[in-house]
Amino acid sequence: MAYTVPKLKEFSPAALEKAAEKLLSALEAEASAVQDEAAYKTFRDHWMGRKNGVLTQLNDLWLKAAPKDAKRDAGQRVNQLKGRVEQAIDATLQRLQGGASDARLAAERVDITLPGNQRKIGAEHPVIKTMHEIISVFRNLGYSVEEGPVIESDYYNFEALNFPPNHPARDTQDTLFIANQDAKPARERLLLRTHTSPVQIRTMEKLAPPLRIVIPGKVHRNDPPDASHSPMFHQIEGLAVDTDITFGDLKGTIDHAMKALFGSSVKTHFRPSFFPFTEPSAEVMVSCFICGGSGKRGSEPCRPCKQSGWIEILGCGMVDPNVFEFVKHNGYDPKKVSGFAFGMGIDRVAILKYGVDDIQLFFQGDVRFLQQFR
Ligand code: 2NL
Repeated sequence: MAYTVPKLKEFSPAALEKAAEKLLSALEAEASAVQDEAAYKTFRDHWMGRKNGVLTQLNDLWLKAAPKDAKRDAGQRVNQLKGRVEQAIDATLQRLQGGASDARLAAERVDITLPGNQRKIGAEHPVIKTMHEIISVFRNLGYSVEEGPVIESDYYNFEALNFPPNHPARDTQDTLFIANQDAKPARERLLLRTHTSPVQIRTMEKLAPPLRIVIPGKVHRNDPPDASHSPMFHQIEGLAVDTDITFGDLKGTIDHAMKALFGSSVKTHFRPSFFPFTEPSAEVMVSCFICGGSGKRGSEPCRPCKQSGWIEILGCGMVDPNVFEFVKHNGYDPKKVSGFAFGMGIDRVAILKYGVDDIQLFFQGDVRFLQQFR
């Protein structure tokens, strides 16, 4: 119940004192009941409102109504009460604002004794890690890195690489083609690149010799998945073109790279092979870095090299002049330049380096597998 100013029957100091006490206790009760801004405004207007507030009424009912001989006393009283009312209103406002900031501070308070949220840090995927290691070996020899599209045309993936028109790799048995392209001429048909070699052609179109590049990336083949095959895998290829590049340069470069990758004690062995885009071509065997070339681990047979003491790691050769013919217009005249090229499976290197027994594990995204490489 809001306080109302009574009319005074008498104006003796004792009567004024009693009336003032009642007013002050009402003031205190009303002030302490104020809990929000709306209530504060009502409270303030009730006591200080110009038209009909308590203070205005005190003027009319206690001061103006006082007989002459009580005017002085009544005036002092009313002034004193004005001061108390103003004080109470100020104090109430401060209490509200202080309370609001207390509440804010309480809400923002941080409990520094709570354990922190530990963000799990990922690890580089073993295939990507291996890729970076191989790249870094060739970067140190002055090679730069080039990349190109995973969706390629038949021209860049096969034709410019000297694949004959009816080579089995051009068949849907072996290669994943984009559907519904029968209306296009054969060389424009799109496919998922089966090796990174098309990027070598694209780079030779873009950059004149001399050239030293490596090309890492995803490649696809129409192979059913098993422990050693995946329809998607990773390859890295290298290409060096200059005047007077020889097979000796190829051997020295590959031997150095294998020692940098698998340890300085490995040996390399080149044996004749065939690729459509190199002539001559070779397969490179690296002495088994698991058993040291002995074929045995203690009394057990060495599995990675199948007891032979050698592991096949890459294919390479001297760039076939027929390949240079496709990029002759950019300075690759086979009468003036020669080059070597090589290619290896990154996933296979990772399998050997980390002793993984199933290529599928690389692509299943099982954190229990991946966590082992942190
Ligand atoms: C392998 C063999 C190889 C190449 C890739 C190449 C590229 C051009 C010209 C000549 Cl543009 N050669 N690349 C050469 C020999 C072998 O890869 O077994 N890869 C997994």
